[in-house]
Amino acid sequence: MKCLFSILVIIGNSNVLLANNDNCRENDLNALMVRLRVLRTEFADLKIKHEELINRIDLINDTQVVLKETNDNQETELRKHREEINNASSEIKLINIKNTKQEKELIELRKQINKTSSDINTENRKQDTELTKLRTEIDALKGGKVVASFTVTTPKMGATSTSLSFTTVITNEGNAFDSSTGKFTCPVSGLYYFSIHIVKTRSSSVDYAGCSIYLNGSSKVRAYTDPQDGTNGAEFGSYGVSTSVYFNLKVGDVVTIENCSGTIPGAVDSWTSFSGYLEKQVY
Ligand SMILES: [Ca+2]
Repeated sequence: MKCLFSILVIIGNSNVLLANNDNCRENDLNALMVRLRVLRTEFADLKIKHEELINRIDLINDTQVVLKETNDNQETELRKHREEINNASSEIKLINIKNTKQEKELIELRKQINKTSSDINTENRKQDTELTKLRTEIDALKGGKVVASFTVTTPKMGATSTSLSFTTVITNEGNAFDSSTGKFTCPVSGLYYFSIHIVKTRSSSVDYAGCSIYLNGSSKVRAYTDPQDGTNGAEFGSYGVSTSVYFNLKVGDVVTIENCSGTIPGAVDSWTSFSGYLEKQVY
């Protein structure tokens, strides 16, 4: 460039100009050659860098391909997992629905069980009451709890002037018979059996003997004997006579031996006896 400027400035001297031109051309050529070599070197460097870039681009492309495959695989796995999660969610929903239904059924079953248990308890209590009543009745029939049976003998006049009392008590289960007054007082309602056996005293002064079984002051049956084995109307021999009766009694009814004939107790022997018992209780 300096040579070209010189040419323009020193335009009047042709020899100098030619010489200058030759020198300039050579210098320029050398400079150009130098410049060319630099450019070649730079070009070679650029080419190397270009190849390196190409290689890097190829590597990046390869990496991208690998990454894309990996990404695709991961997306496939992800879709698979999402499907599995969706399926699991659907199953969980179905299980929840089923559980809710089963819980309702369970509650209903528990209600039924509780009701059944309550019914059973009520029925059990009812049956227990019935059983207790039946046991009471059975005990009564067996004579286990309610007992009213007695046999007394050796008569004497009682506290009252009319009822016969006894001094010997053989049995008096339940203590319904009062030996001091000669009164049997009904303890429970039911069917009762009574009997009396009269034995006339062996004496010529005793003409006859007899007594009646009374219910609440009213004569019901009578045992009586009036033998005729003597000439004077009074019999020496000893004679026995009996009678019996069933009474349906209520609680508090009174049974006595009354209206005895002859001189009491002289007319009846000590073997005279009176018995009674509860045959069947009535509820
Ligand atoms: Ca007589």
